[in-house]
Amino acid sequence: MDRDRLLETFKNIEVTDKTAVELYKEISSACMDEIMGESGKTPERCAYYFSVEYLMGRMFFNNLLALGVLNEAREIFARKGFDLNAFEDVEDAALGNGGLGRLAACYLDSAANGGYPLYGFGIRYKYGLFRQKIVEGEQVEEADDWLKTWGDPWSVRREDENVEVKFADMTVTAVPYDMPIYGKSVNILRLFQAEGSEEAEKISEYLYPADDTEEGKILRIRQEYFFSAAAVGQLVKRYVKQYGRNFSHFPEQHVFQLNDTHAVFAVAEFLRLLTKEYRLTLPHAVEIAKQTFNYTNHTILPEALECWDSKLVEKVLPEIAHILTRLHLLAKREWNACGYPKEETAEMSIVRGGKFSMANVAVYISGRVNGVAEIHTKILKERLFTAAYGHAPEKFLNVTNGVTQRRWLMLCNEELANFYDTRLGHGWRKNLPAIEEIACDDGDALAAFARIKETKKAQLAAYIEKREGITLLPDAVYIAQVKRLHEYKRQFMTALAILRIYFDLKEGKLPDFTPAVFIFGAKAAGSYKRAKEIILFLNKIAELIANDAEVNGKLQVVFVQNYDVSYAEKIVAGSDVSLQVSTAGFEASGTGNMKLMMNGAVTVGTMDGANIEIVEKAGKENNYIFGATVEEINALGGKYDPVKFAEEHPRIKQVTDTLTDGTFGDADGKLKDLASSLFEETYNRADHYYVLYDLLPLVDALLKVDEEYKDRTLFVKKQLFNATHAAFFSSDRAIRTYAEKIWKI
Ligand code: 26Q
Repeated sequence: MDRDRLLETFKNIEVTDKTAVELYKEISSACMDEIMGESGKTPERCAYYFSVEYLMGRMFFNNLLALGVLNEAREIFARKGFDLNAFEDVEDAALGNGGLGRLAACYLDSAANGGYPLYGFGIRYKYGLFRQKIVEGEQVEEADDWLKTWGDPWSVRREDENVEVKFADMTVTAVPYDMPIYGKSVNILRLFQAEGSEEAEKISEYLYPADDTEEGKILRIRQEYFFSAAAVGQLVKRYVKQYGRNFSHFPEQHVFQLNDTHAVFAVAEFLRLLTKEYRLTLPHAVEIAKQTFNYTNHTILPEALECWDSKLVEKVLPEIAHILTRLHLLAKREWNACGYPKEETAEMSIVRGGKFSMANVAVYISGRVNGVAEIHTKILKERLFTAAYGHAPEKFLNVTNGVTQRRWLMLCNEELANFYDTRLGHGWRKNLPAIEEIACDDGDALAAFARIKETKKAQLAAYIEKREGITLLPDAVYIAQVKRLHEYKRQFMTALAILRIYFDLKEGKLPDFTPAVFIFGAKAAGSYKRAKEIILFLNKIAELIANDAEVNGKLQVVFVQNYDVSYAEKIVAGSDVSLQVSTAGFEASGTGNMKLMMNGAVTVGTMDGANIEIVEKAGKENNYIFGATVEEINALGGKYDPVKFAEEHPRIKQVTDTLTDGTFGDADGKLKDLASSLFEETYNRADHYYVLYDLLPLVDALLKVDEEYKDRTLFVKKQLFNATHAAFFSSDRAIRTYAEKIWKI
């Protein structure tokens, strides 16, 4: 890469009479020329990441930072009278909905920066995750036409590499769009776009189309097969060109990583190709597959474990259904030959109750199966895949998630990055653990860090003012809960805790309360009714408090609209406190917790997911752990009765009563449904996620934060300790682990 040449090109770009969009395309394309000039031949052995989601966010600033020209570019264009911040209006590439998709993006970034050959495969959705507006407290979804205004200058259409993907009723062309990922090596994210008939093009139209109808389910199956088959087809074809039909070298050159089960059809397609096109026996093809595939699990929620009706798969993909059925029988024979008990083979079965268990396919075929935090991996071994673990313990390992410090520190918190530069030199930029050298009791460092936090809070406040038209309370502690909206993440519990604090304030029980601002950001899946009700409830509370002169100088709730990667960059840098309050055992890892920690937020959290490892690194004394542990929840068994529990705790009953007593009007029974979720057996038990059980401990933790925040030196020390002990949560570490322990690249 010729930096000087690129800067020269920037200097020669004429600014006058050009729109921001034109300039965006011109500058981006100059960068792309440099980047593409670097992308060389693919190495002998590569890892391939299969994911239905990639939450890349904005590529512009990230790529300029990677090219080492961000600051100069800002200056060059500023001198011409153009502020690069205009590109903060560029649409995010939101081809994903949460942690799993953002993890994929962080991993691509870290692999390129570490010089590991990791190539991503996925779908180029025409519309990304919906854009969210809040109207009268409720979520309204709009199509995310992300390509419309700014286009996609960071991808190259590669028609020369088109692949045909065959379904029972049609053939679809998979057109690759290659997005280079720039670092020590230049890797590629290849997203396939479906082209052909109108029906064919629907395949890459929407991310997670509603699957409550048969038609919706078929579309999902098509999507998953579409990109998996395109990727596998391409790689196998390229291999055969070089080696012919001797597949014994295939696993030496390829290692496949399945990002959850959404690409498990890649296994079936691989077996189909090897047996049908290249005439290997199934056992032989399975042997090759076993040396090639690996699987990362990201959730233990039963409703998120994919099972496809075998009849449905047969209808759309008869050969794939046939192969999966043969695989099922082959696995069964193998297990029977080993003399495994019936209950265990039933648990591990590929076909179960007329459905294909995609997780069981993945576990059976994968050389390595990993969870994404210590506690999660333990649960995989002991609860989810008990039998498989019992028979092949060596298959299972943990790789705790990580996030890229390039986006989540250097880009979003330049001030903190400069702080490290000043005190440590630039070495930490290539070696994050160096930030542990900062002395957290040094008065100068603490004062400097405190100023940075104030700056980032002011920037966040200004941004929220601009986007939401809401002025944040001055001199307040900023407490953020930003993540997908889900019952297990318990935004609902935080809402009830805020109401509890509201009543305490009204009753004069908290005379010394420091002003607190709660910032929520979350999207609810379109079909997830209860999640939408929780958004409504949060907004009702925000309104109640804002309109109450007795408390609105002390307490504030803001639900920001359209929370996305770019919004996250502002919120993680500008928050004091990170809320990570999932029911113990349910959050596989969490990665927002890491981003906030890296920027010096303290965690108010349960002993769940990566929170456990966070407090292990940053100290329990520097964070606020509360609530039931997995063991305590298990020990409760059937003994927990939320109705009785609320009766026994008037401080709980007072807040839950607001859901039904008209405090917030009727809201069409939506809040009543939330009350039902607590007190009636709407899933298999009342209060499935122990919201009431952990509510008062959460209130206590929040009040403790509020109290300790008053001693600013002490609090800032805790924050700095968290920031400087976040290196373990870098995706550079995670990728190194994958590369060494799984991929051998
Ligand atoms: C499954 C079946 C049918 C329809 C949809 C799905 C589905 C879709 C998306 C299931 C799961 C997802 C996404 C899961 C996800 O984002 N999981 C998060 O992954 C992060 C990265 O490992 C973890 O940090 C989070 O704890 C986990 O929730």
